[in-house]
Formats: sequence, C-alpha cells, structure tokens
Amino acid sequence: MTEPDQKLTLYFHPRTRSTRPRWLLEEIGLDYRVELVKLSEGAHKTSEYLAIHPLGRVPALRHGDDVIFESLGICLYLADRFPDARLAPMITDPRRAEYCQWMAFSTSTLEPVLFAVLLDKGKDPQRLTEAKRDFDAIVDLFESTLRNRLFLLGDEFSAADVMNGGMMAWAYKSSLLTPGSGVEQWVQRITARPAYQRAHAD
Ligand SMILES: N[C@@H](CCC(=O)N[C@@H](CS)C(=O)NCC(=O)O)C(=O)O
Repeated sequence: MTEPDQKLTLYFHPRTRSTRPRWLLEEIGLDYRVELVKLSEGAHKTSEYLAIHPLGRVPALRHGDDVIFESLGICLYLADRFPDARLAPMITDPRRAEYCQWMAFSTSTLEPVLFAVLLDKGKDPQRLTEAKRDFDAIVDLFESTLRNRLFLLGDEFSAADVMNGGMMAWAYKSSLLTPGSGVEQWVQRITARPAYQRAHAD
C-alpha cells in the first residue's frame, strides 16, 4: 500500500517507543523511510531535529507536509488514516469504545507501571511494591480479556495489540509473565507476526 505523493518518514531509534509506530507501519504494509536518530550522538537535540520534535524525542512521523509526534498519537493517526489495513474499528463499529479504552490504557496505565517495575528498581522500595501490585492487576485484566479472544478486541488483530503488546513483550522478555498463561500466549502470537519481526530486526 503506497501513497506516492504523501511520503512517510519515521524518526526512529531501535529499542525505544519508536518501535510501536514502526510495527504498525509494517502491519499496514506502507512504503516508508526510516530516519535513524542517533540518540547516543545527541542527534535528537540538534536544531534540525527539534524542528520536528520540539522536545527532542523519538518517535516522530512525517507524512507529506504533516509532522506528528507521540507514539500513541502516531499509531492512532496511522490506524485511522489507512483504514484498509483494518487495524482500528471504524467510529461507528461497536468495538470502537473498547479500542479507545485499550489505546489510552497502553500509555496512561500500563506504561508507567511497567517502567516503574523494570526501570525504577531499587530507587524507591515502596513505589516498587506498589508498581508490582499494579502490574499484577493489569496482567489479571489482560488475562480475563483474552480468555476467549485471540487479540484484545476479539478475533482481529488491531493497533491496540501493537500499543499494549509491545510493552507486554518487554515484560515477557523480563520473565514477568506466567509460562502458559493466556497473556503469555497472546504475546507469543503477536510477536511471531512478520511485521513485528521486521520492526524489531535492528
Ligand atoms: N510519550 C512519548 C515519549 C517519547 C520518549 O521519551 N522517547 C524516548 C525514547 S523511548 C526518547 O526519545 N528519549 C530521549 C530523550 O528524552 O532525550 C512517546 O510515547 O512518544
């Protein structure tokens, strides 16, 4: 799927939140260019890049004359902008409410808890205890949601699996998931997708 007059450039660095839109771009099957932003060399703080992302972070996306940043914003935009890929239920689809819920959940609820569990270890023992408790509640929620479903919205994969699943794949690699659980099987199912593999190849 290409739009020759609307070139897409993803400002990217491996193993960051920029893998979320990259995975989605791969799922949609778009022809896009990856611009590697070398964080270790400070490329994200140059005036050239600050004109793209004023806070100097990845990801950002250029689509024609439009520039957008925030991984969730980019994924929401792409999933709606390329409806043929069927990665977001249409506005009138009954699944739309749940889709909105899980998209917001990914960065508002899951991300801060997972970062606290995996990255803030040892900094504040009480915060870590609370974060682990919150993470267990999130896993239970995913487990019950996925009980009779292949993906978060049902039988069809969506951008909600990208946003939440990318982070849960990190939890899986960090041995936070119970082997054989529904959540673990979901993570294995979605990370086996060729689009996920391509987006995480670097
Ligand atoms: N909420 C933003 C967070 C973006 C962000 O913090 N990206 C990190 C990489 S995961 C970054 O660019 N860090 C470099 C820096 O802040 O200097 C999003 O989801 O896009």
